[in-house]
Amino acid sequence: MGYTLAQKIIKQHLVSGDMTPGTEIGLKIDQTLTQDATGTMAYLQFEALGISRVKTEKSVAYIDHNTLQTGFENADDHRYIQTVAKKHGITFSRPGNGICHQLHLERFGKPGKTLIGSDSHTPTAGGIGMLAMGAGGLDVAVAMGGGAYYIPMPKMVKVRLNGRLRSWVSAKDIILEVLRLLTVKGGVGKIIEYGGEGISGLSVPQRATICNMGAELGASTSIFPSDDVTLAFLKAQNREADWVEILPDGDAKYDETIEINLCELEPLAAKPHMPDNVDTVKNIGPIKVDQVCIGSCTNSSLLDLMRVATILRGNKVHPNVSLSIAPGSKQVFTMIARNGALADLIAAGARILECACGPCIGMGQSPNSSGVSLRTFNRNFEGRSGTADAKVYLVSPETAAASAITGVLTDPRGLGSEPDIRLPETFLINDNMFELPADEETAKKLDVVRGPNIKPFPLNVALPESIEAKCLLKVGDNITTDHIMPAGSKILPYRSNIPKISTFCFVRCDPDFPERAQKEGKGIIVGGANYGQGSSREHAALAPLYLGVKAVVAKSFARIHYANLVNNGILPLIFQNPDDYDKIHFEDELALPYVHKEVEAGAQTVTLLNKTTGDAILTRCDISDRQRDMLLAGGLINYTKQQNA
Ligand code: MIC
Ligand code: SF4
Repeated sequence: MGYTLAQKIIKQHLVSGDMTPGTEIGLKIDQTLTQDATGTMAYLQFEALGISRVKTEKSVAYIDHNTLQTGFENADDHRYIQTVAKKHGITFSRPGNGICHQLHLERFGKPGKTLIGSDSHTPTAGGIGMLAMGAGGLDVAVAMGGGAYYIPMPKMVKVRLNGRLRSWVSAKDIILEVLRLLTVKGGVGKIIEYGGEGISGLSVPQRATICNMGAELGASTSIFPSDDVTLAFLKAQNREADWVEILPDGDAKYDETIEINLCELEPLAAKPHMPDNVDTVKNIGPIKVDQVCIGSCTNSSLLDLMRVATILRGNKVHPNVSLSIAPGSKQVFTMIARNGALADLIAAGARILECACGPCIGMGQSPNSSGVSLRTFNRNFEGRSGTADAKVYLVSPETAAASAITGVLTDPRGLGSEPDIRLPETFLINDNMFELPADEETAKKLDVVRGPNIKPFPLNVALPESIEAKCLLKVGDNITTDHIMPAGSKILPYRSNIPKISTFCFVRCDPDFPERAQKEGKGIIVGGANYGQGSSREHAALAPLYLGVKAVVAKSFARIHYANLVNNGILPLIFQNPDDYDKIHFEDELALPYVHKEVEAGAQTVTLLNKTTGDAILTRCDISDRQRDMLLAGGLINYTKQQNA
């Protein structure tokens, strides 16, 4: 039997496991990336592992999330990452150079290699045929140290793209259609492989848009074959030597196949407040728009901005709309500056932001209260924009640009004939905002600079015989890591300061949570289905750990967050009978009387007693033997130290 594309790369990198879906596999990791918001923790954890040089082929530390610098905190974080990178063999991407995923695609991603990144949109590099996955900071730290990355072996889904996109319909509409079909839970435990005749018409940046937003499906990753289109892109980046052809075998077996006829697609939008709440722009109708934001790691490539510029050329941004545009990288920014497209954007009245995540993570440009914001981004979770009652719609750059002119949600197909914009044969290459690490000898003498915002991270203790704690919080389905550990300009500066950032934990669900948890000293959280979806931020485990959370009991979990909980020694318990969710109420006295023994035995049954109601509830923890030992030790760092001792 033949192999799928992803199976081929997995097979080449397999260090443990046998590729049976659902069982744990260990993968050798070729490249890692971090961004600043998760990077500070990842590097503190890397330092705690006591390894002097990274063992990967390439590790890059990007600065793109916190660039507002409203106080000293961000700048201190940047300096810490810059110095820790220089010392330990990591390439540093300076603030202003661009968004990690866009840059990694342009300059470092390689077909057939493995990449993990402390950011959930790391699968963007799947657009170039790389097996790229989002992970917690600790997993990235371990991979930098040469350790394997462990995941449950995913199932394989083929999405066959047939035909060609019609005018004004774009890659963003393809992934919105996949989200409509599969929902935000539909990709959990799966790798999505794209194929079919339709892919030949999609350039690498378009493929990257699709892989990027595969994160919103909860998928382990998404990937395109490495073909002639990939070769052309790498050639244009002067990286032809990095190309290898990788295609699935003709007789590869997929667990599921989905067909999409590109010629039937129309412009789509994800309505507030979930990326899978998708409808056609036509059906939603001409709602009044207050803000349009173009950019983010989903849609900020040269092609995207060229199309936007062509739409805006000679037009004027509607007086009721604030239009902001953030190019994805310095390369994109320089090229639109040189070819005149930037002048068209400015002339039309766009507000040009620096090459960074910016409004996507609530770092500036919050919409007016109850405002409608159209964004080319990948997430529209409630409150993420920084305005609690804003309504965010996710759209293509074409729909965004058309709407910026009219002031209402507008189907770009009304714009007339579509301009034919092609990628240039060579991109403008200037890597002067990447800093290479020091050589090993020089590195020994270098100091790492730690400002006052760099605080040690909390360490768990070994799992006790039993746990008694209150239900500190009960939440519903699809709780995102943005609910657990919100971002935004007032909170993001404290990513390297767990005591401080913990005071914001869960405040969007319950403003009293941090204080109550701290007073109580310990607690258990109860959640619904798909708990912890969204970002890879380990802070959604570290802050609860700091506040004394011992376990989260939920109907199901998102993959990266589940691993982050285990890595930090917090028990992720799954209700054996989802209806038992109703048997626990806020502030009930709970107990896990036999937890140590049960985890030792593999955690297939973990008994939870509700002492308030007298109910005995059966839960389980889906873990490998390695994860079992980690939970017993109180997390990955303790476990690694034990192993080394
Ligand atoms: C996001 O898009 O939510 C982020 C901010 O990029 C996160 C990482 C983080 O919280 O730092 C992600 O997607 O992993
Ligand atoms: Fe940055 Fe937004 Fe992409 Fe996250 S989703 S990496 S915040 S641009």
